Amino acid sequence: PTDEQALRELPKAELHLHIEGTLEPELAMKLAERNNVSLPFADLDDLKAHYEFENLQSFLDLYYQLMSVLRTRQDFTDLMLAYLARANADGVRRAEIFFDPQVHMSNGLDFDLVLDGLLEGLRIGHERFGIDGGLIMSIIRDMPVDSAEALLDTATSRADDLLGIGLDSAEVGYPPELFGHVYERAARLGLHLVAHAGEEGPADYVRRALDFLHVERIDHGVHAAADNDLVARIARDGIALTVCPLSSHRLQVVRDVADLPVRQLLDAGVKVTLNSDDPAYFGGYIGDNYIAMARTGMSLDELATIAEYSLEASFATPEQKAIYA
Ligand code: ES4
Ligand code: ZN
Repeated sequence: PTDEQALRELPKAELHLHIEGTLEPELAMKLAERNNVSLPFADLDDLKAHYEFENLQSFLDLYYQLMSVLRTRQDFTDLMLAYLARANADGVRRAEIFFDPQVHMSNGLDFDLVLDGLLEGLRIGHERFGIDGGLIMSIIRDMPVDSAEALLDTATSRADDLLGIGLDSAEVGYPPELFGHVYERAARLGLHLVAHAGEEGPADYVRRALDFLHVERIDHGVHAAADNDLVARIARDGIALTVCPLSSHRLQVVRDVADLPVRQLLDAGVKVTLNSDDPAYFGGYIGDNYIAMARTGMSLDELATIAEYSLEASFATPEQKAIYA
C-alpha cells in the first residue's frame, strides 16, 4: 500500500491516452440525457454489463457508440478536466493526449468545436493542477484514406494548436504505409509523428511505421519483441514504446500483464513507458498500470526508471522537462 502511493507519486508523463477513452459510464449516461442522445442501454447497470472485451474490435464498437453522447464544446472541456483531475492524483506532470476528430466530425460536430473544447480543458487544468498538456490528432486507420487527407485540410489552419498526429483503431488489415502521404503532410505542418503499431498487428507493422511514417514513438509496440533485429533498431534509435498493460490485458493481447515483454525490452535498451490508453474501459488510470506491473515483480526502482523515460520521451521542450522531475 505504501509502495502503491510511492508509485502514484512518481513524477511521470502520460503519452498514450485517448480522451474519449476516459468517458466513464456514469458521465456517458449523464451526457446522453443532457444532450438527448439515445443509447441502447436500459440504465447504468445495463451499460456496465458491456465492458468485457474479446479483442480490440469488440472494445472499439462500444467506444465509438458511447462517443455519440459528446455534443458540445462544454462536454469536451468537462471530459478533459475530469481526466486531468485523475492524472494529477497519479503524479502526471505532462500529458500528450489523443483525440479522434474523424469520429466527432462523422457525428456532425465541427473540428474547431472539439479542438476548442479540449484546449479550454487543458488551459484550466494547467492552471488548476500545473499539468502541461498537448493534443495528438489521431487518424482512424479503418476509415478511408481520403477522410484522413480531408482532416489534414481542415486541421492545417490549427496546426499550431496541435502537438502531433497519431494512427489508431482497427490495426490488422490497415498497415501503416497506407498513410505515408498523410504523415508526410503532417511532418510539413511541424507535427510530431506517432502511430499505434504492434498492438494486435505483427512486428512487421512496427517496422513499416518506422520505415514509411518516420514515427518518433510507437504506441503499444509489444509485438516488436518477436523480432530481435527490430528490437535492436528501436533501442539504437531511441524510439520509445507507449505500452498499456491493463489495455493489452483487457483486449486479450496477453493472458496476463506479466506476459508483456516489458523486462525483455528494457534489457535490450528500449525506452518502455507505461500508460492507460482508455482508462474508463480497461479498469484503471495510469497509477493502476504502474501498480499492475509492480505486482508482476517489477521493483519501485525499475518503475521509477520507466517514469523517467516517460518524461524524457515526451515532446516537451528541454526547459519544460527540467521542471517536471
Ligand atoms: C484504442 Cl486500445 C486502442 N487501440 C487502437 N485504437 C484505439 N482507439 C482508442 N483506443
Ligand atoms: Zn491507444
